[in-house]
Amino acid sequence: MESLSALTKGIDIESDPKGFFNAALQVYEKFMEFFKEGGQAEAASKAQEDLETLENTKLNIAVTGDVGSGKSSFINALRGLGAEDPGAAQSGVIETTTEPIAYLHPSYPNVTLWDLPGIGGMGFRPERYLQQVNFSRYDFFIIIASERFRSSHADLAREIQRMEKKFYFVRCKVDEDLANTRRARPQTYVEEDVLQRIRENARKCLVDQGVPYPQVFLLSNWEIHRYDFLLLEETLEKDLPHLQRHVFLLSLPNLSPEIMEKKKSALHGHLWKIALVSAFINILPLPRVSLACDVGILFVSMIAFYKQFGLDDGSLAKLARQAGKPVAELKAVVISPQGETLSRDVLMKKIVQVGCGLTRSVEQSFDLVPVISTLAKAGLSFATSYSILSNFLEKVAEDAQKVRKKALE
Ligand SMILES: Nc1nc2c(ncn2[C@@H]2O[C@H](COP(=O)(O)OP(=O)(O)OP(=O)(O)O)[C@@H](O)[C@H]2O)c(=O)[nH]1
Ligand SMILES: [Mg+2]
Repeated sequence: MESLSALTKGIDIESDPKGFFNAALQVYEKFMEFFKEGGQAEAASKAQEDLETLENTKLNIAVTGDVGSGKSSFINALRGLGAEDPGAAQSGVIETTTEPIAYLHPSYPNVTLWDLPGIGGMGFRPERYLQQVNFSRYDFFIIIASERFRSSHADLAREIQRMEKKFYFVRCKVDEDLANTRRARPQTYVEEDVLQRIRENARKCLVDQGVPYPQVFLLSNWEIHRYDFLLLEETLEKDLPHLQRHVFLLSLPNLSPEIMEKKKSALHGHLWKIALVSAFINILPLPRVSLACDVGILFVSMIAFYKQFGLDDGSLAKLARQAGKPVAELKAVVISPQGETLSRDVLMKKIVQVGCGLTRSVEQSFDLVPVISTLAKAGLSFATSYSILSNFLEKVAEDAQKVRKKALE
């Protein structure tokens, strides 16, 4: 069923209605083929279970490291917040974090970033520190340094490993290193060479202090999308179990076109489950084929796409503030239905339009007048929901790319 996304990707009902209905028809055919031996009710209930599990999947990320290294700023960057935004983790030049503080993700309360107290100092004991911060509740640790890697980083890493948890080294504030080097050696300055030297030096320090094969990522919290962020994201994606990977990816702000593309693909992979649940929830009591989708489920999913791509009013207002632009300027590039134009009534009309169109296509293609079997009704509902969701997701993802571009202008 995952392969369905290849059929509908990029086909728009407004600009290419013929292509859209052809794709929807193929979705219908795949559905009928897939369930010709039955089993659709079981598949729908399994899909519902999967969606619920996903909704309840939690991710707890511990951010630790030196005092003042940029832990709180990193947490804010991952939550898409600036230091002055409401709900941002406190950051600044004086020591601010003295006990673990949980920061729930603004759109994904299941993703919690934990701001841990700074490490190091005289008599730092990693074992006691990890007990104090309650290490078992975290899925992985990010150890942040902003200058040199020291023995306390290595001690902590080894202790985390002993506790059978994962850690990643992040070297923050590379913007400062680059600016300093440029100022000191303007004639010979080459950005990539400087970055490579910092990376190698950090790895060597850690290896010398007994951490084999350390992975080091260079970042700046002021430009979180640059330097090694994508590499860090890919590494986490590879290491995390499937569901947590999905949740982590969707929780990321729209940091780069690549991340947005990944979000879209991840969501596409789940559309068939939503469409299946939607098609089956009301299939029997509703008399009209084209109305047999559950509007509520589709509506809730569409609103969620909006949030996941940062197009809801709150996210747009925040982005406008950070970009120093009026929110209307960002909203002007959004073409997918938003606010009042995305209502249940509008969605219902869309379902009727697509459902009726599809029913006609099926009747013409298969000479079934009228389509009567329960399986065929479910297939029509499924193809209708799937095509609407897929079309909407494409538009939302496209809009999010445009909004990001506009904000960066
Ligand atoms: N240039 C630059 N400055 C940064 C970066 N990240 C954080 N800072 C600054 O570094 C200082 C400390 O940042 P915080 O995020 O408060 O660091 P912290 O590790 O949470 O500090 P404590 O909670 O006190 O241990 C602040 O003045 C930040 O503005 C960065 O990537 N680049
Ligand atoms: Mg802090």
